[in-house]
Amino acid sequence: MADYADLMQNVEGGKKDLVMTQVAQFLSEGRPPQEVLQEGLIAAMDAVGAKMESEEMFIPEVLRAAKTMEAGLEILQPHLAVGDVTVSGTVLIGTVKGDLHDIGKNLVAMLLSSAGFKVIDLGINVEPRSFAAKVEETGADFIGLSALLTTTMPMMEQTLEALETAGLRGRVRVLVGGAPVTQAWADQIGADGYASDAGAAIKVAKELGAVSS
Ligand code: B1M
Repeated sequence: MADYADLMQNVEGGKKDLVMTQVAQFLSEGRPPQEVLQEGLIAAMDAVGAKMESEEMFIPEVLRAAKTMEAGLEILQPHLAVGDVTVSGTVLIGTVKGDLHDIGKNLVAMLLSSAGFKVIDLGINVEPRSFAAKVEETGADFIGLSALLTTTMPMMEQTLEALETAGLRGRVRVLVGGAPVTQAWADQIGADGYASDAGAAIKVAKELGAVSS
């Protein structure tokens, strides 16, 4: 059984170079990339979250840990590729207005892209009407909304309303996710799909299919 305690500690401590080396080393030892992701990098961010809550870690340290995790993700990315390379549809993805968390959203974007979707990443703090305007502009098949704060979850509903107002709701499938988001929330706001993690996001997007297909 792999021991990821050291990797987790280095993510928490913001030791970027060490984390990149360790991730590469785990991969060269033949450890499964998904295991390195879940038990190393994501577990480290969960530990950081707990320390943030108990005020053992503060924003600058959390940010440093987040950047370190992203450096580890870069090494993992080519190994996380899933499935075919056929374009399965265009996905507009973004973190909703008021929310600056993007690691999970980036991971979802990365895996969707490696699963054959064309991904247009709108970044963080995305206004509901910007999602709608981009659907109009790009003809996207899916919208992926990420929220990490309970206070920004209502922006998902507002984004759906903006699509409705623009007469675009019937043209796109809307997929929601992020730590506080649940299937019940997705049902309540009328989203088409919910995914608890990046792997599930691909499965759900493929199941939903493009509206036009
Ligand atoms: Co923030 N933060 N943060 N933070 N932060 C959380 C989310 C929190 C749970 C920490 C805590 O208190 N325990 C808490 C939220 C509480 C709540 O509302 N429920 C919190 C808070 C309170 C805040 C601030 C308000 C703190 C403050 O200022 N007082 C503030 C808000 C800023 C803002 O957004 N307006 C804030 C700021 C920050 C930083 C900027 C310092 C930094 C973000 C840096 C960045 O993202 N570039 C940060 C971080 C790093 C975290 C924690 C520690 C880690 C998040 C993370 O990256 N996880 C987080 C604690 C935690 O989550 N354990 C916390 C790893 C990532 C891979 O997982 O994002 O969950 P996650 O993504 C998963 C799934 O959720 C899912 O798939 C991903 C991978 O499998 N998923 C989707 C995500 N999006 C999806 C979309 C989909 C499908 C699945 O479809 C489209």
